[in-house]
Amino acid sequence: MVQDYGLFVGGKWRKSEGKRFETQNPATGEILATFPLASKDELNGAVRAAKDAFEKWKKTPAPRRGELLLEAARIFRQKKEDLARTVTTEMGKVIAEGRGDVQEVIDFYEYAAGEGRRMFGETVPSELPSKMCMTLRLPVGPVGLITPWNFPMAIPAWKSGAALVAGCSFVLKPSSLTPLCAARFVEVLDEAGFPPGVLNLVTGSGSLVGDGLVDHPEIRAISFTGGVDTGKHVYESAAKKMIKVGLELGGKNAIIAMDDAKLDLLMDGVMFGAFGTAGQRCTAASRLIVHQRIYEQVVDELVERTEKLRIGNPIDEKMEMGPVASKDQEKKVLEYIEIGKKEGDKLLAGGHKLKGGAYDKGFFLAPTVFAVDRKSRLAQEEIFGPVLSVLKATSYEDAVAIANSVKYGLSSSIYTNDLRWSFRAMQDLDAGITYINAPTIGAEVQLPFGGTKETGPTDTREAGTTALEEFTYWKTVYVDYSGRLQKAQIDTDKLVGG
Ligand code: TXE
Repeated sequence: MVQDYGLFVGGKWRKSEGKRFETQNPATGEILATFPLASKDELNGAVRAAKDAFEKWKKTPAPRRGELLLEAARIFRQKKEDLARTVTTEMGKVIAEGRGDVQEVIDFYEYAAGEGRRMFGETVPSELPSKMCMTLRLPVGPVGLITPWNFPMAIPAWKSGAALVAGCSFVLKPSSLTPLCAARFVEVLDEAGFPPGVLNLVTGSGSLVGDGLVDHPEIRAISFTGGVDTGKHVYESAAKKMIKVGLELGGKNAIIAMDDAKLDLLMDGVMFGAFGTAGQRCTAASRLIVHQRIYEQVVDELVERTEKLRIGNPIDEKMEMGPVASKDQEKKVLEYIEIGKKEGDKLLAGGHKLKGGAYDKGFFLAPTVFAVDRKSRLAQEEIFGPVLSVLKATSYEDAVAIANSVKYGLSSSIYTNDLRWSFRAMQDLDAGITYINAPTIGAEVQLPFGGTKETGPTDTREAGTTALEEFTYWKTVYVDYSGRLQKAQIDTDKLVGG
């Protein structure tokens, strides 16, 4: 039965009388659920609920907030298989990756729970006697979380876990391709016992709900993951309000294969990096830069492996790649394939929609490999689909120059057994993440995640010890217990305490 969801506001599911939209399985076309296209008033109601709840939530001791995160992690673990099937059914990633999505939720909630007992400030010596100085981390206020469809549970978890433990309440606006994952995510948080209004879910259009959230005067920070054009727009609007904004806007990530790379290891990494989640990861390896000495060998092996990939309904354990997430995604990827052909890039494998039988019901594309010129659009632009562009490099320096020649800077990778190249690459690759002898994907939650250049501003990083930055500000406190007026920078002769 197709369930009609409401909006989750102030601790309750609320009916919405306005228009609705459907969410569907991209492998079968089956309609999974319907959701409200929320109105401005409904959004305002959610922000009000978040604002009211914030006043108490910020006073809840941080370790107690952490305990609720831990309880949520326990329930996520209990429901892992069921939730993973929702991820796969609604988004289209293969079931092993669906489980990975939910595992990332568990990992991050467990990790963030611990922040409740850390959240360290500093004590700093004063230049004056009988005076003490320290810093505290305080929550910024109610925040807006705007999330994409490619990690429909993990990305809401990264953002909400950090916000909640920091003491912020939030309104989550998920992608309209994966509202069911967001609803099921919120159901678990509700079951864990977070107070009403601390978490709110509002579905609807980016232009109304997304923009409305960013512009709302009570929203004090925005954490956004999505496309670069939308991200720039969000950044501009947030700047007008002078609020914090975390942006993660994708990449054009490269794997560099040096001539001393271990070939089997390289090929396993390339296949997973390029075609995992059908290439729809912000960290996906969409470029492979190969040293000229091993170029022919790598290309032959790559084509052979690509043509053998098993593609089909991602709920089937045997499948290695599922459909792309939507009709729009399919159209965009097919357009890029045409651009490649027109620009004279050499198609080596795939390059078309898969047809016949069950393929006709979903958005299935053949995994595609092009040999491209370094200036071509396939070498420069984010495609966000199962298309890998292969480039030839003459040396380490040339490979790094190609890798750095794009406008994005999220993830990067080098396969080599030479320590010199490994250590140089850690610093030479202009990206927020560098992998040595592993593909560009596979972030772990206890490390910072984010990029350079148009991937997003470098002042915030999700996850890791930096996760709290997006949702807290530093308060500086001076305690003067001298009993008299003391003047910093002026009373320069006060050397003795008392
Ligand atoms: O992204 P959007 P889409 C890239 C990828 C993909 C492309 C488009 O190249 O093909 O973006 O995907 C909300 N104000 N990435 O259309 O539109 C929207 O409702 C505020 C890379 O899904 O950026 C959704 O919740 N919010 C990326 C979220 O923004 C607005 C992952 C992302 O949607 C808004 C996904 C507005 N004006 C796509 N308009 C990554 N970094 O991994 C839309 N939204």
